[in-house]
Amino acid sequence: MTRTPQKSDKFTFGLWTVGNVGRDPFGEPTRAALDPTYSLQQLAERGAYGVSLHDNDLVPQGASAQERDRIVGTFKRALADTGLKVTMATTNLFTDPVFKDGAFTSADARVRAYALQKTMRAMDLGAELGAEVYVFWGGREGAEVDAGGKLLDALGWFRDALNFLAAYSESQGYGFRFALEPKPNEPRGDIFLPTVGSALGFITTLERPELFGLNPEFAHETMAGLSFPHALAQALDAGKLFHVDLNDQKMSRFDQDLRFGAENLKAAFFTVMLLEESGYDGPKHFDAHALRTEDEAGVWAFAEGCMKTYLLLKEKVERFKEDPDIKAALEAYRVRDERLEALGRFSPENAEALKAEAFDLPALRTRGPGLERLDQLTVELLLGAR
Ligand code: GLO
Ligand code: NI
Ligand code: NI
Ligand code: NI
Repeated sequence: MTRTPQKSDKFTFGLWTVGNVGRDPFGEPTRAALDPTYSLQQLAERGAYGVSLHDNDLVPQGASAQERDRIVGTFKRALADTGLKVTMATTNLFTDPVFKDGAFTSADARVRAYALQKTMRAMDLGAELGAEVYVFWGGREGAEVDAGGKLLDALGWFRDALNFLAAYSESQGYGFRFALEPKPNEPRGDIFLPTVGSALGFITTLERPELFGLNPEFAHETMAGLSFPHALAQALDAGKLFHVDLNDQKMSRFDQDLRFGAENLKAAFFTVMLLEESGYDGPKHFDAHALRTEDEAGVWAFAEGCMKTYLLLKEKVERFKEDPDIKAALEAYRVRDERLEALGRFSPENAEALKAEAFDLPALRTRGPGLERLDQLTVELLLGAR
C-alpha cells in the first residue's frame, strides 16, 4: 500500500482551507491570500483529486458579470491543466454583514430572498464547474438571544428555502445531491440543526428528502461533546453520508479546524475505518487549515499531513483486520447464538418462545467482554508496536 496520495484516494480540499489567511477574532491575517489557480497547482502536485469552493472563494462579492466570466474561465483552464475536479460547491452565506441575523432564517424577508438569489447563482457556478454535491452549512442560521420569538418560524423558513433550492436544481437539470452540515455553535451562539441527528430528523420533513443527506464534520460533533465516529455511523446507517468534512478538534473549545488526526488519533482511526469499510465512495474532504502560526510552507505541510495521516490510518485499518490477536479478541467479543438470534425475528411463536426462555443471568452479569485488552491491542497497533 502506498503512502503517497493518488487521485484514486479522492482527497479533496476546500479552496478556503489552504487559502486560510490565519485571521481570528483577536488577530489580523498572518498569511497572504493564495490565488485559487496556484492552490490548484500545489494540490495537484501533492496528489489531491479535487477541490470544493464557496462562490466567493473564486468570484469576489460584487464582481461584474464580465469579471465573473473571466475568473471562471481562468479557473476552468487551471482545472483542465491540473486534472483536478470540483467535487462540491457551496454558498458563502456568512461573511457579508447582510447575513448577521441569518440567511434562510433571517426574520427579514428581504434577506431571505437575497439568500435564495445568491444561492441560485452559486449553484449555477457549481454546476458549471461540474460539482455533484452541494453543501448547506448554515453558519449564521441561529441566534444569540431568542427574544425575537422566531424559533418555529426559522425552521419553517429553512425548510421553504431548501425545498425551493432543490426544485431549482431539478428544474435546471443540475442533478445536485444536497448535504446539510450541522454545527452546534460558532459563529452564532446557537446554530439551528446543531448535530447530525438533528439534521437527519429535519430531512424527513422536506419535500424531496431523497435529494438531501449529510456533510458531517469531525470538529463540529466534537465541539458539541459528541463522538464523530458515532455520528458518522448514524449518517451511514441512514444512507445519508453524501459528503464528509475531515479535520480535528479538542472537545469544548472554539472551532479549531486542526489537521486531520492532529488531536484524537483513535477517533480518526475509527473514522477512517468507517469510511473505508462502509463503501462510502465520495470525496475524502479536508475542511481545516494550517495553524495561524504558519507561513506558506506550513500550509502545504498541513495539506500533506492530512492526506498522509489518512493513508497511514488506512494501513492500520488493514492491519487491525489481519492481526490474529485482535481477530481473536473481536471474535470473543461478539457472542453468537443462532437459535436466540432467530427468535429475534418477530412471529407470535417466536415471541412466546422468547417469553418462556430461561437465561443464565449470573453468567451474563459476570462475564467480561474483553474490551480492555482489545482496546489496548488497538492502541499498540496505532503506536506501531504490532
Ligand atoms: C465551518 C464550516 C465551513 C463549511 C463550509 C462549506 O465551521 O465547517 O467551513 O464546511 O462553509 O460548506
Ligand atoms: Ni467547520
Ligand atoms: Ni465544514
Ligand atoms: Ni471551521
